[in-house]
Formats: sequence, C-alpha cells, structure tokens
Amino acid sequence: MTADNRSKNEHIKEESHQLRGTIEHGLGEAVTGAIAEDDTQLLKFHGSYMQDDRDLRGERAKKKLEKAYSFMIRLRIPGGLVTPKQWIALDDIASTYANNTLRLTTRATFQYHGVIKSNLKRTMQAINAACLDTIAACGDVNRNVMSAANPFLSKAHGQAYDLAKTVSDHLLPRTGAYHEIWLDGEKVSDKSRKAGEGEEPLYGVHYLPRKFKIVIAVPPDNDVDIFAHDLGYIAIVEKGEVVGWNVTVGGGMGMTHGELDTFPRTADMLGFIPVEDAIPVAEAVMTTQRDWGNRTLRKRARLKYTIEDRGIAAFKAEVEKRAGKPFGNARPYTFKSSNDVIGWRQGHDKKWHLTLFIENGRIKNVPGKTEKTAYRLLAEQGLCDFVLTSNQNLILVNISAKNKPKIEAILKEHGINIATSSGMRRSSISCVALPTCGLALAESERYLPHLITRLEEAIEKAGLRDDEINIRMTGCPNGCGRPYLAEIGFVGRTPGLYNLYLGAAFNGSRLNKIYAQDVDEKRILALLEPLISRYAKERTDGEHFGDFVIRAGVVAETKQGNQFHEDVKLAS
Ligand code: SRM
Ligand code: SF4
Repeated sequence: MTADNRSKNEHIKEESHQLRGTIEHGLGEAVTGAIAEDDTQLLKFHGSYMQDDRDLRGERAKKKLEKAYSFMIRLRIPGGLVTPKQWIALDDIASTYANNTLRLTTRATFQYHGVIKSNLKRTMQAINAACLDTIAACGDVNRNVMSAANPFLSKAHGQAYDLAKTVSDHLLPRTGAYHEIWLDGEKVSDKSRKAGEGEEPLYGVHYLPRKFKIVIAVPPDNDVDIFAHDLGYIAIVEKGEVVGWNVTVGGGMGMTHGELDTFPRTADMLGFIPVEDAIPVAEAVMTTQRDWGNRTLRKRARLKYTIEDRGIAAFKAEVEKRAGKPFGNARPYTFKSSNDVIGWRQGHDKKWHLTLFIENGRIKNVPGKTEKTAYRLLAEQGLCDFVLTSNQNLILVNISAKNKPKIEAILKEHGINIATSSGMRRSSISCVALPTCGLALAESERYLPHLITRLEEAIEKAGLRDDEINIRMTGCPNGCGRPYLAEIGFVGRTPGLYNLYLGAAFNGSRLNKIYAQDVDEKRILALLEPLISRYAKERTDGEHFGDFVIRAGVVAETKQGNQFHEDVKLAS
C-alpha cells in the first residue's frame, strides 16, 4: 500500500501530533459555533462529535445563518457502573450544559446532546471532576468495554466487570492531548516528541484503521450482544468462578444500503483461553487488526472485513503468534437471551438489584413521568448504585431488602412502572437518529415508541402481551441499535420509509434477513399483523418469533454473517 491511496482520515491522524490537531485553537474561535473539519475527526478520539440540529437546518439556511452547531459528548465507563455521587454530577451536567437529558447508549454509557462550543471544555472538566472521562469513547481506538450487565449478580459477573476495566485501561490511548486540551495539562511541544516516539506504544501515529469494540458476556445471558463485536469474551464458569474465556472475533453491524460488499457479520469463535491470557489476547487481536486492517477504504476497515479478506485460520494463527500461546478448543456454553431481565433480582451477596426499562435509553422528565428527578432522588438518598446496560436500560444495584419499598415508592411517585407495558416494548432498542445524528436517513428514537403502540394492538389481540419479541430500529444502516440481531428489525431508508428485517435469534447468535423494502407504517402493520397472529397460533412450545418466521418459510435463515445478502425473497 502506498501512502497515496490511504484514506483521508489516515493523513489527518498522522498529521495531528497525536490527536491534538488545532482543536484547542478552534475552541477559542468565537465567530463560529463549529470547529475545523479535520479537527472534528480528531475530536471523536476525545469522546465528542460535532453535530447540528437537523430540525432547524432548513429554517437557518433560509435566514442565511450558520447551522445550529452543538456537540455530543460520550463517556467511557467500562462495565457501566456509576456511584450515587457520580450520578448527581452527571445529572447536574445534563441540566447545566446539555439538553437536560441523559442518554444511555447501546454500549452502556452516557451521551450528552446539545452542548455548545463555549461550554465544551467546562463540560469535559465537570465530567473529569466526577472521576469519569470521555477518552477513546469514539474514534479509531478501542472503545468503551462492556461487560455482562450487573457486576453484583454473581462472582463471575464481578470477574467479567474486572476484566472490562483492566482491558479498557490496557488499551487506552496514552497521548497527553486529552489532558492538555481539556484539563489544562502540561503541553508537550510539537518538537519535543516526534510522531511514534513512544507517546502511543500500542497505537503509533495512525491509531487503528477503524473503531474497535470489546465485550464480555456471562452465559446464559447474552445481554451484551457478544456476536456484534470485534472481540468478545464468553465466561466459562466452574463452581461459581470464571476459569477462562471463549474468545470471539469479527462481529460488526454497519453496512451501506445497496453496497453488497458491506454487511453485518456475527463473530467467529477462536477458542478457549485461561483467565491470565485475556489481556495478551486482547492486545494480540487489536494489534493484528492495527497492522492488517484496511487503511485505504474506511467502509471496509473493520476487523470483520480483515477476517473475511485474510481468512479466520490465518487471523487466528497470527493472534496465537503474537499472544505466544495457542487457543484451546472452545468450551460448551449456552446463551438464552440477549434481553435484560427486567424487574427485581437478588445477587450472590443477598443484595437486591432492579432492572428498569428505559425507553430508547433517554432519561428525561415529561408530564406524568419524571424519570430524571426520580433517579436523582435515589442518588441523593444514597439508596443504590447505578449500572447501565447495552440494551439502553438502567439497573439500580446494591439495594438492601429494607430499602426496596422506599425505592418502589419513589419510582411510583414519579410515574415509573417497573412492569412496563408489553414484552415487545421491554425488548426494544432504538438508536438516536434525528435530530442530532448527522447520518440519519429516517426517524428512530422519536418514532419507535409510537410504532410499538400500534403493534401492541396486534400483540394484545394475539394474546402475546407478555411475550418478549425483540424489536429494534435504526435511522440508517450503520446499525447503532444492532437491528440486524433483532427478531424484528427496521432500518431507515428515507423519512418515513424503512427496510424490514426478520428472523434473528432471540439469543443474539443469528442475524436476520431483509423481508420488505421501503415500507411505511401502513405497510409495516399490514405485513406484521398477520405474522404475529400466525405466530400465536402456530408456534411450537417455547419457540421464539425469530425462529418461527424461518420455520414458516417467511425468510431464509442467515447461517453466517457473510450470507446476509443471500437467499433474499422480498414480501410481495
Ligand atoms: Fe453508532 C456512528 C450513535 C452504538 C455502529 N453512532 C454513530 C454516530 C456517532 C453518528 C456519526 O458518526 O456522526 C451516532 C451519534 C448519534 C447521536 O446523535 O448521538 C451514533 N452508536 C450511537 C449510539 C449512541 C446509539 C444509541 O442509540 O445508543 C451508540 C453509542 C455507543 C457507545 O456508547 O459507544 C452507538 N454504533 C453503535 C453500535 C452498537 C454497538 O456497538 O454495540 C454499532 C454497531 C456495531 C458495530 O460497531 O459494528 C454502531 N455507529 C456505527 C457506525 C457503523 C460502523 C461500521 O462499521 O460501519 C457508525 C458510522 C461510522 O462509524 O462511520 C456509527
Ligand atoms: Fe445515526 Fe445511523 Fe447510528 Fe442511528 S444507526 S445513530 S441514524 S448513525
């Protein structure tokens, strides 16, 4: 590969002086609410995206005004655990600097939306003052590491959480840029350290070809959707303790409509490793992708394509060489569900934990339901810690039996119903999409709740109110809500129109398949209502909706990720 055909982002990284660029200068430019285009790419590595309010684009263009720029900030919280003190700080930040909402993401962290440039540094400082940060929450690096939803459920869950923290620390960028720009840290002069001279021993000056995502699961729950990620660890538990991990590689969701060389892919199994090899293997997988990944075409730069292009056998051999040990045979494991278990659960230490469904992950106050106030109150009274899940939900953890009624009363007072309306709604995920996401082609977060209400009529009629059928929507094919692993998936094409996908496995192990293209709400209901009714009548004992539509011949089974576009038969 010559330097000339590398993608633009490779040049931006190379010339950025380890992610500094001219961000600091741009923050001080008062004439615009934006920063320079190249800096927007670098800013991602610091955990922030420049966005604009797309609802206001037309009106502002007419008035010849600059777009309504603001910044999204994403935190890095490996394992997703937050103390009450941190919750209060995060809540304050939301109301002081952002749009007064906390957005729980599909990677179990928080996002703020609507932070204006003049408040960006202050917000970063407030986040760091709460002993949290945003380093590497976005960008071509290892992102936030997720672990099985509740670290306090069992000893094995605690071990998964510990690994999430350790691996996140190990793979963290070392550049001083973050501290210099946001925390007034000591400056490293441009001349004092040449590119590649030790500031980033793992990443060098080019970082990774693309984002890289790690998750850790504890069977039988696949609540982290392990097969959607670049690198996954499945806990192998004996006598209540993790004795090692099955390692998966090469999962990913993003694709581009109409480009068949892009596709979602479920991860492959590499094999078993003992506990002590987890970090060397993470480093070996990530550095192999660093060196082998495609730096010419960003749309083909994820690990899933490296594995497709080089073959899993060659990739595995290289990882074994770098880690200095071969993989053992994968050990048996079973996943039952990729959903969260909503409601109360007791942990191994007898403490109680309450998983609450948060619609689309958005915590806010609306008339009749004041979630933001309720969780703040719980934090102020020190009644629980907080854990975020990859299904955009919230777990109140470490609750004594004595405090259970107190918590239930506070939730009720604020209009929060633990049971939630239907199994389908409880099993729903939606990406952010409009108005903040610059890549959205259609609504998602602002539309899915309404569509579910319409579908609930069919669900009720079929007697399936409590059945969990997982349903996910995204505003574009990038797949932030992992829609290709949903039993019913919607992917935005253009305002009001979606592609409809059916037939993923309830436990997250199989992708779905396209069933209908460019469908509006009327057509969605016309297609799904009869299927829901047939499912209620014809399903076998314990059969999930995703398995049923395959058995009934509605869609073909996607046996492997690279067969996602094969055997397509669209509904007439
Ligand atoms: Fe994502 C880009 C939101 C999880 C695949 N994602 C974006 C951006 C930053 C849009 C952009 O590049 O300008 C979105 C910001 C919207 C906004 O206004 O906030 C965005 N992604 C999200 C979140 C907030 C969705 C949510 O509703 O929760 C999730 C934040 C996760 C986090 O905390 O780190 C989020 N994104 C995901 C996931 C799911 C996951 O990781 O489990 C995926 C699919 C898995 C994967 O990576 O393959 C995902 N996001 C993408 C992609 C496609 C990547 C690809 O390989 O093709 C993009 C576009 C890109 O990178 O070019 C993207
Ligand atoms: Fe934006 Fe598309 Fe991701 Fe939704 S899936 S948040 S529309 S990039």
